[in-house]
Amino acid sequence: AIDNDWWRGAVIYQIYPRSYQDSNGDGIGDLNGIAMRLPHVASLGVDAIWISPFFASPMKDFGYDVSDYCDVDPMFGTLSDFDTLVETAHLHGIKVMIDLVLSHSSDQHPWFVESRASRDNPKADWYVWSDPAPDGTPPNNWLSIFGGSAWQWDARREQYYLHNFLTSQPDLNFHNPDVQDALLDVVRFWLDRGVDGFRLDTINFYVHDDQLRSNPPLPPEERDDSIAPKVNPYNHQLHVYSKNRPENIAFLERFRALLDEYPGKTAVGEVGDAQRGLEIMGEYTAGDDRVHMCYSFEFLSGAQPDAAKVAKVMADVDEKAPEGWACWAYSNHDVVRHATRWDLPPAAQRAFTTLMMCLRGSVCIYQGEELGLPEADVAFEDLQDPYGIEFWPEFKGRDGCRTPMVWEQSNQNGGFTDGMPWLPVSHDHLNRAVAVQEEDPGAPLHHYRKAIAFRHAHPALAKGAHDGVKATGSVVHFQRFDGDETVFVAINLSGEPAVLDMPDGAWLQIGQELGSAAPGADGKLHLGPWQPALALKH
Ligand code: ISL
Ligand code: CA
Repeated sequence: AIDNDWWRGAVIYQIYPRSYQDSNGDGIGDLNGIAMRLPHVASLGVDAIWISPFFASPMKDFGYDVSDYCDVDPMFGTLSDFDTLVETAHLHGIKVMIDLVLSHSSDQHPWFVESRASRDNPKADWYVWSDPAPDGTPPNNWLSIFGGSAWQWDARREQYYLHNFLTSQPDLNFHNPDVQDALLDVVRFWLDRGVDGFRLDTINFYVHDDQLRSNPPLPPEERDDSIAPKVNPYNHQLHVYSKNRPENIAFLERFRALLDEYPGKTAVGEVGDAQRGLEIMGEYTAGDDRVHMCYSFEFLSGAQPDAAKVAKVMADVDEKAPEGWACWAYSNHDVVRHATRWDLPPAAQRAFTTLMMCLRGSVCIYQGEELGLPEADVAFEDLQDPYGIEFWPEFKGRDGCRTPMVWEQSNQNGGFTDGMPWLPVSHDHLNRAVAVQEEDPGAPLHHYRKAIAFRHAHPALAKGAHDGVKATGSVVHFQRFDGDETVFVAINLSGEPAVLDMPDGAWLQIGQELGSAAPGADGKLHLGPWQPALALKH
């Protein structure tokens, strides 16, 4: 029987295909490389993989600029390699989620090539075109995430087109029903090929305000300058017109109706919005006719979360997305790896991993996270990411989290490739390679396996409700419930010891393999630095 609910509480392993495993010596990871490494993925015990884009692309944004949604880029392999990968993953009990970038295409996509050719061709209205303001400047104040105006002048049409990211990523016009139909055909194409779900890139950017009203400024007291590069004024606007439009919901409902024709499929929508992310999650995951989950940025930016921050995020989700289901991540292909971003000693890394596997919501872990990899140092001359090249040195871009996965220490390319890797393998990573950690029972790899297995052993943790989420000093604690099972979770998110009362009732200590503390003779929990306490009600 198909488990339609498998996504609820799932552990999803994100693979950045360029950097996972190269199978043919060209220095770039590929689909056959992923297939070779599935035993490693399976050994983690994850439920699914999410593969970052592998579609035909000029690679200006390394695949997030798609020129053919229904084909594999030759760099990554072929459609038949993809089919083999899905089949092999399924044999390992791993679901496959793919990353659809529907908000914008590449400027090399035939749709855009046609659209820009004239103002009256059949695809003239497939992208967002506008006449200039009377003084020739862009039609409004919308900004690109990657810097500057979101509008690019096109000399042939003598009009501007909208791009929320690179100029080579023109924004598709979701107000045009033909565009929606064409994108839903893409979704159907991959469902028919047997994928289990989708990570939907930038879903809150799909629809723009059709009156092209300028965004208002964000009130200064709401600004958080730690979030984006200071050189980017993007986060000083309130994005109520360029993105986050209520019209997005109608498209999500069409998408979901299609998805529901195929049992057991899921979708996690990426909602990048520093100011209103959780409210938008609430809208997009309400009911059961939009997306199943929203991918949250709460732990992807900003300072190391303390107990109070974790408790607040959980309370905010309950309040702002009461019907919703979050998908948490600490690291991904866009942000500084959390081991470095939060400057975590090994015990702290373990505490955050344990916490993640106890949170209500699904979780994504990013390749190399299971090895505790720090951010790699990438020299300016090796930089590949256009975002980093634009803002260096204030913002060094995203290459430091995209360097190749390390499999073996003995090989200078970490076993990633026999050729010249597209980004240098970090030498600091080699002594953390998979083969090294396999031999070391104290290594992060084993902690990830144990924490994932612990989550899977307790349905309350994976699928249950939560209650009483609180911070007491440095300890975040809560209970999780599913059917007859109640699990108590307390985690000391600090390098200092802490004391906490056990909740009322009879509890059985569990999670010893994760270092879980038992109550002392005084009935209280005496937690060491970064120590959890995990208990089952009986
Ligand atoms: O909007 C944001 C913050 O307010 C950003 O975090 C935004 O959500 C994020 O940059 C979107 O990233 C995704 O789409 C990009 C691509 O470059 C990234 O790799 C991808 O993860 C454009 O497709
Ligand atoms: Ca290759």
